[in-house]
Amino acid sequence: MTGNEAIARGAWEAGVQFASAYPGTPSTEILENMSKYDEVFSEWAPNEKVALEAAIGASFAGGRAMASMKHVGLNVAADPLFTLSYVGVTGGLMVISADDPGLHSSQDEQDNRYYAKAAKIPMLEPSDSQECKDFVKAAFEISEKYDAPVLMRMTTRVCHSKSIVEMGDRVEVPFIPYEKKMKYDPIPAVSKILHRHVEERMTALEKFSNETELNRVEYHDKKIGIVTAGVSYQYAREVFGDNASYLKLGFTHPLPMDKIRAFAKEVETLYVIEELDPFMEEQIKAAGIECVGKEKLPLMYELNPDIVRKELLNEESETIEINPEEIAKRPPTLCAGCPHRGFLYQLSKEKRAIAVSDIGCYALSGMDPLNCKDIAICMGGGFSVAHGAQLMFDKAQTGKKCFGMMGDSTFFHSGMTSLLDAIYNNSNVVLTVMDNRITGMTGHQENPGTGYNIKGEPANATDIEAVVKALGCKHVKVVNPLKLDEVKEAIEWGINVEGPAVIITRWPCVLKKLSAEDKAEFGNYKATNVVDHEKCIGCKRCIKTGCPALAYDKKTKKVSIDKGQCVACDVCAQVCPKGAIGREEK
Ligand SMILES: Cc1ncc(C[n+]2csc(CCOP(=O)(O)OP(=O)(O)O)c2C)c(N)n1
Ligand code: SF4
Ligand code: SF4
Repeated sequence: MTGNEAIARGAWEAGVQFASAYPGTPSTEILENMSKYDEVFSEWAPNEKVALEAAIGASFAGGRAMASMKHVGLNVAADPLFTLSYVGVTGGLMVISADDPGLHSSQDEQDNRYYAKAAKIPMLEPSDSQECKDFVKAAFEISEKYDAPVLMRMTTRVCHSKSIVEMGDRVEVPFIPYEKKMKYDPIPAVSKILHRHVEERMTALEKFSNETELNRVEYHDKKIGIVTAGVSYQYAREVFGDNASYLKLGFTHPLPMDKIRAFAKEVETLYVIEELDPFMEEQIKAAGIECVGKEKLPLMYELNPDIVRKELLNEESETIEINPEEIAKRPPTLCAGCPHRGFLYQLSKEKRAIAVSDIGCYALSGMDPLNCKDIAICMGGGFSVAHGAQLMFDKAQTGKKCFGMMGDSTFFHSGMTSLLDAIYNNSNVVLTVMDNRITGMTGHQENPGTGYNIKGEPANATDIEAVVKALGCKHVKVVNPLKLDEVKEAIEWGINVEGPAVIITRWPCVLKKLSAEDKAEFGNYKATNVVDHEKCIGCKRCIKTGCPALAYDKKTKKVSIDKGQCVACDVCAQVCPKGAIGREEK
């Protein structure tokens, strides 16, 4: 099982009743796997804050509950998390943060272990899939015993690596009957008392941390002792084998300082091996225990056995030489036939435009050949950042026009309030909702606009155009992004509108498994295009659309289309000055 599958399995076995999430790599498959278990209410939420809040409700009503998210998602959910730490739980509650050291698919590599410290809640860090499953069960017990939400901190390697897992049966945990309690209403006078409980809980949790087998000592050679957790334990084990002793931590907040001190006394040199920040090292040093960590190991990116070996043993692993010139550069790109391409292509031609992107597939447009996106910061920021920038551009009389760009999923996530900011403050921006009828970048999760839930059952579908109008936007246009003339006209229209204008591009993601409603509205992709080499003059204008199905042959000076990828979206055909691109005749 992958770590994510094991988390879902462990939660099912632990009698979880409710699981909510917003997708985000590397956490997405946790809920996708959870949804296969009929006993559990599994739901996609519009965003991580909502997911956690729904889980809090389920916990207060007496069921075991969980919310999972990627690391940046916990920033969104941080508000309820901190107060939840004071209020505590009824049914056990687990919050899963899947961090992404190495930024495989994220905009930053923040170290979310600090959330456990800042919110004063217990934290677990599994090292493999078996631990993922076992730690989930432990998490619910700890949560209920100590009246606290538990943070399960995962990383990409733990989420996605596979290892053997021993399965168990589901244990139905009876609902804890709801009783009205003072703690559920954390007004200041109540929270003052609750804060005292939090501090007392921390003392009790530290005692637990020192006693639990989740933090275990493995004595071998005692010249080197290693304190480690999560996937770093695997790397340390691979490099040092039995030539070192280990204090393998599974429960990493609060740290078992007595156990660490006792372990440190037994070994000659103490290393702390952890990815990203010196979370454990700083605390160990602050407790007066000598250790070596970030003096040698990097503060950035993922660790791996080679790095650990090189930095701590000064041994290089054998490598083969590769000539970088021989490796084709393959930056992430929009798929062939991506519905975002038409809009991005046209916007890239508009010299007055500053493209303020959100986080989604359209954010892949920053590099050549599209070279459209100028700015991006976080989910939901596409519209509000555009608004702030527009104010400055207008005041400085630059003549620039900000175009916010965000997808349907992002619009529901936090884009609606971002749009409201622009409407309320009568911004001069053009805001584009790039509605491809699915949450594309994370692998096609349903969202509140698609009309289906995580189990593929029909759900209420929210109409983006109606929402935009209901929020008070007076200028709204819906266009087919594959029709370049329509898009060009809409861009020009947006530039000339006084006040906020919204363009909605509506066409399904080319990889989407179309629903019956999609087929009725958009038809189905059935054709491919070809280039007539008699007509092609090798001007490469079509190549500027960035479609990976197009290839230019330097020898023949002609463009060809890869039939395996092309879906005949016709974007390239519309930019060809010679009409050389058309349907393949069958
Ligand atoms: C706060 C936060 N949560 C989740 C993610 C992960 N994420 C990146 S892109 C994306 C989906 C974007 O979907 P949509 O806006 O519909 O655009 P599409 O990819 O379909 O074009 C998600 C969920 C993130 N980057 N930040
Ligand atoms: S997954 Fe869909 S939205 Fe994303 S680049 Fe591919 S076609 Fe475009
Ligand atoms: S028609 Fe052109 S742009 Fe569209 S998928 Fe085919 S090659 Fe790509």
